[in-house]
Amino acid sequence: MHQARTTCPYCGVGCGVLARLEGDRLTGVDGDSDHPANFGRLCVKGSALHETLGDHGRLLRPRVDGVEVDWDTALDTVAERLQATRTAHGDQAVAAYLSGQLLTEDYYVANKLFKGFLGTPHLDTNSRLCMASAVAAHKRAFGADAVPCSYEDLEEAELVVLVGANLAWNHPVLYQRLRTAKSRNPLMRVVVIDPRVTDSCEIADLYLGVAPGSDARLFNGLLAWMADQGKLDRVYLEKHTQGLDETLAAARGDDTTLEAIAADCDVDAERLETFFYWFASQLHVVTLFSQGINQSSSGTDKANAIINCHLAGGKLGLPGAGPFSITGQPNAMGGREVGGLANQLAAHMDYHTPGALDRVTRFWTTDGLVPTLPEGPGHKAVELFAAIERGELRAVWIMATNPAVSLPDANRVRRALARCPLVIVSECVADTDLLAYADIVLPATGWSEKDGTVTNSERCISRQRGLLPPPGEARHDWWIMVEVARRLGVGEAFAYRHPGEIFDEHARLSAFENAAESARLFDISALAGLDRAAYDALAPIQWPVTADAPHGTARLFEDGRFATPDGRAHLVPVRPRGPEQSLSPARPLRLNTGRVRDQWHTMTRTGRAPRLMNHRAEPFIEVAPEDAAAQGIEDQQLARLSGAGGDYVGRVRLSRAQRRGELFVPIHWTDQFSGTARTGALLEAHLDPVSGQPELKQGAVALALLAAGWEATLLVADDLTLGGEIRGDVAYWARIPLSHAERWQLAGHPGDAPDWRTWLAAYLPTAPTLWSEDPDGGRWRAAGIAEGRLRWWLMVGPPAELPGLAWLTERFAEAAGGEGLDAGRRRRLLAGCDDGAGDSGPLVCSCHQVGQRAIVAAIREGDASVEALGARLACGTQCGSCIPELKSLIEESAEPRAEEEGAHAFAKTQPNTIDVA
Ligand SMILES: Nc1nc2c(c(=O)[nH]1)N[C@H]1C(S)=C(S)[C@@H](COP(=O)(O)OP(=O)(O)OC[C@H]3O[C@@H](n4cnc5c(=O)[nH]c(N)nc54)[C@H](O)[C@@H]3O)O[C@H]1N2
Ligand SMILES: Nc1nc2c(c(=O)[nH]1)N[C@H]1C(S)=C(S)[C@@H](COP(=O)(O)OP(=O)(O)OC[C@H]3O[C@@H](n4cnc5c(=O)[nH]c(N)nc54)[C@H](O)[C@@H]3O)O[C@H]1N2
Ligand code: SF4
Ligand SMILES: [Mo]
Repeated sequence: MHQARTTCPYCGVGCGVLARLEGDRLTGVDGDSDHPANFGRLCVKGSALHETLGDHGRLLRPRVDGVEVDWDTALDTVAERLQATRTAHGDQAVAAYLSGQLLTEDYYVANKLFKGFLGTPHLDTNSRLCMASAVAAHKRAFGADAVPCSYEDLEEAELVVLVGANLAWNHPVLYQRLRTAKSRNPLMRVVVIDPRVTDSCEIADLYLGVAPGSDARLFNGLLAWMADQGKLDRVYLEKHTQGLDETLAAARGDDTTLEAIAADCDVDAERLETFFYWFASQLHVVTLFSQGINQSSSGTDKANAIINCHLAGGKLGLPGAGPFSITGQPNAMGGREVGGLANQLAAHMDYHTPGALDRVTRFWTTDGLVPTLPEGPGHKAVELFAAIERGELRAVWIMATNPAVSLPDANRVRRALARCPLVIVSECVADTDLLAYADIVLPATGWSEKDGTVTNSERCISRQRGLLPPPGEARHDWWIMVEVARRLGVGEAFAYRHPGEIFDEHARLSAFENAAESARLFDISALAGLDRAAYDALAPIQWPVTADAPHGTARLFEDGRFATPDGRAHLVPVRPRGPEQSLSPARPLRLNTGRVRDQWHTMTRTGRAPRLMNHRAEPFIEVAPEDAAAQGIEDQQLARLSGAGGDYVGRVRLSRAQRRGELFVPIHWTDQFSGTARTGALLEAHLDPVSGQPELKQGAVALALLAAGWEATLLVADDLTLGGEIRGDVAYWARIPLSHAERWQLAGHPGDAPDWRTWLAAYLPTAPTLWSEDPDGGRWRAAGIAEGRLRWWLMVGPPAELPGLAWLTERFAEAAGGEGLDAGRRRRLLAGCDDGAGDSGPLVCSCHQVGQRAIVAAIREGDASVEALGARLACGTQCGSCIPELKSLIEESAEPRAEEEGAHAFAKTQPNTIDVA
């Protein structure tokens, strides 16, 4: 066994991972204690990485028009069809749609190939759905897309404001760092601004449950308040900024009394004043923002409204201070660095940057082969698919993202893809919703197989290392593109043999003609010329990395000089605007969409690890009890959401954490995991006019009970395939992998009362061996045993009656006892639990597999603190992500158990506010 260093492929925290390797297998992971992002910590997703690997479910061979082919055929076909499209319809009929989950080297090659040598500007990425508003705001304010802060700034701040960021779930290791820092510095304050009470509120001193989309009004109000209270940093403003007067005038365009701002944001005026006072009176403030700000039709303005307040108070370029846009994907930043957005050219140069087109053309010219760069920007993500729908774009190559799920108005995107004459998809996994639309499917290597670099939220470049052999015939994304380039006759410009050579070229371009007078901030010149060994050994380092800063740069703008032509930061006037998706009697509820703790996006990887599936096992709808009651819906019932472009079906979770009139749904479920549970289908495509980022957080939907004839849970051994078309036959299904079985949660159409023996015979290869029924209550239990093994298990009845399933799933792994089962064994199998084993209930701690019932029992026996629970059950002692949930269980168990779970005690009494500690 040996260990190797690499980087986690999930969130933008970018944690260092120590992988344990035994031969050709990766058997476990630990946090890398030397990595500056995590110092040894990992969250639950990171620590389950090894459970998501293996050939099972992977794409192993290229396919053309549904037929498996060898690589030569696949690559020849890609090249021929792309060339044919260009010949018939012009270079600009070709597009690429990429992802912040590609490595920088893949990304660099894609950008150079499409913009440089295929001559099309239409290359955009899923970062458009993610970071585009922050990028645009940075450029407007600082003159460059640069995140000023470091993670250390969060720890050194006296006030940390989390706006539209559920750090506890989505950047868990950073959250743990903040939590630890707060426990060491009792004067540190944390404010959470989010329409929902999230787990991040666990460490909040003040919570502002703002009306969705009201953030610009809030921060404009703060700016005006700072001015009125004499809290502006006049010296900083004078020396280092411009635009204060216009910006302040815009902020004063609305009534700036506290009462008026509080009313518009729907928060308590006193609490608002407390926040304003804290912000204005502290120098060391970090405002960390994410998708609650970016994913808006006015996201760029919202981000600038935040940055304005920092500039106005001089709270920037200092330890523990600055606006901090936290990135989502592992390499969202790397993509921005290579120019992987339709409005960028390359290496932090835009089309309109003076001299940039000529500079990049000269840099990319190889052996007399001159690139044919497009003259101006291309279509941004949503527009790109609209152009496909219109038939203007006739070929698209999609890599490492799933637009059939993650774009707004996703059903329309599907129709566009179905009409597109050429869809090429590079993907690791065999079953994604997108692959149904692909003409050419290219199997790509994934994490632990591929080599390259990623840049995290604090500009830190880290190596991901290829540790395992590729499965089947999977190939590296950069290699696939290089081979296509060769076939298109431009191979000289892509003569890379190893990602290290691509990185070297990328580093050289960052330095190329990067002179002082027109300096580009993105400069990693000191990383050019690394040999293979040095590249392989590259330690994490924050850009810029130059001769002056050979060890990297922790913080930007410390000297008050910005990347604008006049060196000054710009305050940007902002006029607040509401959401574009309007509520109406037909769609009266505000739809909020986002992430859950244990899943990653479309679940192609996290959906393979059973322990990550237990925290939220089904698609759900979080709703305030009053809104559910208005529709006659009770907790745990199934409900349907209807949006402009489609529907969503999920299980209702009543929650006091949710404001009235608003719903929260997770983004993770696809057609692979449930029948109708894609949030993208519910949302209309409305874009921020500056960044092109879609409004993904403020949809408009109707909620109604899903009438069901029956509900059932079916467990089937994981080597058993269900017969028939069960997905089409039921009103609702959701599929979940367990350790040795698959769980199907099912609901029948209204009025549908099947004869269960016939029903079972239609889908299952073996007849029931065990059977029990309660004819009055419509409850049934049955199980099938074949060749001495448990093959399936059925419970007809509401899932609330389910046992915890841990004991039962273990039974699928062992000999069940066959024909001669004694009565006790039969009863236990049907019950789904062992009398003595105690059923631990729904999972709370994924790391140590500790369930809710076990935790509540321990609390009732006196272990009513996180520490005591950890000592007894080990829950919360590894990654710490479940600590907020443990705390709320402790709070809830102290009072009569409320019927709704998950909301914190304070939220129950005051949904909009919590007491100042
Ligand atoms: N577990 C997990 N972690 C992840 C990911 C994942 O899939 N799973 N994905 C990664 C990626 S790519 C990204 S981009 C990040 C995203 O990280 P976050 O931005 O933290 O994630 P979200 O859950 O999308 O949204 C954050 C919060 O915005 C709030 N919000 C909604 N509307 C508003 C509003 O109008 N104003 C304010 N102030 N808040 C609002 C939501 O209620 C939600 O709590 O997470 C990364 N980390
Ligand atoms: N309603 C709503 N929609 C959203 C959001 C939201 O908050 N609400 N958030 C948006 C945001 S911030 C994001 S980032 C997107 C994410 O949405 P997507 O990017 O569509 O989701 P992923 O599941 O991450 O897709 C990545 C795909 O690439 C594959 N893959 C992984 N590694 C590699 C690789 O190395 N090479 C190749 N070729 N393939 C690979 C994976 O198997 C997976 O299928 O969703 C966006 N959509
Ligand atoms: S916080 Fe978790 S998901 Fe994010 S990089 Fe670290 S281990 Fe990976
Ligand atoms: Mo993202």
